[in-house]
Amino acid sequence: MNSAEERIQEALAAFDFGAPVVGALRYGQGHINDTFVVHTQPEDRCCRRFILQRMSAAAFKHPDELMENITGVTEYLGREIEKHGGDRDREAMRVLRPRNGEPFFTDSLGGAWRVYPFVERTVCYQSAESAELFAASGRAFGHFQQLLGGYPAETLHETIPNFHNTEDRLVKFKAALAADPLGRAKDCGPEIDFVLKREADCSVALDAMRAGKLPLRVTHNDTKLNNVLMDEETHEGVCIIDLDTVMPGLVIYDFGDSIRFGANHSAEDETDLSKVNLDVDLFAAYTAAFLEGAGGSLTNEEIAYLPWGAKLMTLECGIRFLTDYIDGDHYFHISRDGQNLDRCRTQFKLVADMEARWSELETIVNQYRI
Ligand code: ADP
Ligand code: GN1
Ligand code: MG
Repeated sequence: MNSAEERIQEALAAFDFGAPVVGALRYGQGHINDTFVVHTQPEDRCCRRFILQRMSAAAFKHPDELMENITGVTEYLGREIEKHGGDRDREAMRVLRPRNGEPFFTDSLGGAWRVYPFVERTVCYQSAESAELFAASGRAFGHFQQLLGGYPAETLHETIPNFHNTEDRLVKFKAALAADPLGRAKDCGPEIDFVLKREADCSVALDAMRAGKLPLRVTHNDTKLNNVLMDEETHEGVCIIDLDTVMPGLVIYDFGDSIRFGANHSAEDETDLSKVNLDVDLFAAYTAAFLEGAGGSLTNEEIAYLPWGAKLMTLECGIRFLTDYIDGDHYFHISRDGQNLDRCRTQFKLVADMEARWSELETIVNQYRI
């Protein structure tokens, strides 16, 4: 894929921002899309900002379906938020259509671009600086899940097929390993063994779903702390962003992915693994807040499987980083060699911590069963 910078002028010209554009800069720390903040200068007021994104062609094969999901979900959320007396423009994203009226713009090389108004007076955190902050993100994700409870799930496209199908992730990992296009498998023997020893784990959530123990709901599926914008003064969650993967899924995926990313004090690509440790107090704070946000809508069975959500999302993400490393880093953006292998190692360290402290995690979630 060409660099987004090559086509950004074309993309900027395709949208009517309501005022002259004064600049566009790379923005944020997402691993998937090319994200820019656009500054505009209206005559009568201070700068107005927008988020301009080129959607990842590696991740999303059908941007039209993706944007149909996002338009549907943001409009539905907007109506729900208004119904409950909330501030629609701050609490739900809005899609700004290009001049041609389509939901996104396709550049001359096929890149797909979209624009959202920037949600101001918010902060996007990359790590949980306190238990209160992490809990606030949990309340926001739990509430998001509840707000979408009535969304017609059958109308959603599967933007990435088998996204959290851990069995399928394992199959793809084995295929990458067999192909080993760059001869990198020899650098990651312990990580490969780590996965192969946990093959049976990859089926636990899917088996529970197939047995009717865990229901499909509309879920976010990418509940990292940096996918919720927090109010800069109150530090409560304001707006859930990154809706690319809103699809039918299991609630334990949303819980688990937040724990994976947030219930520790290190960066996802930390190279000193002694700094990478599961923080069980953060796990407890998030559990209480997520369940509060979800408004009592989880079944006992779903609550019982929450520790599995945490372990599986962490194991699966590690498998995905390792697969991409072996494949040649085509999916997750990297800024240095070996970064995806480092990311894989932090995930596996966290999985090992979860296994070592399993009974503590079970005790915490059991407090919430009726
Ligand atoms: P990716 O899929 O690459 O993670 P995101 O949609 O999460 O892309 O956007 C990347 C970053 O851009 C976010 O982590 C956040 O910092 C910022 N961002 C995205 N949308 C908005 C918005 N509407 N208002 C303010 N910041 C945003
Ligand atoms: C990606 O888009 P972003 O950076 O919020 C990825 C997630 C991974 C995460 C790991 C669409 O999230 O699934 O868990 O990186 N998103 C997609 O940090 O693949
Ligand atoms: Mg993101």
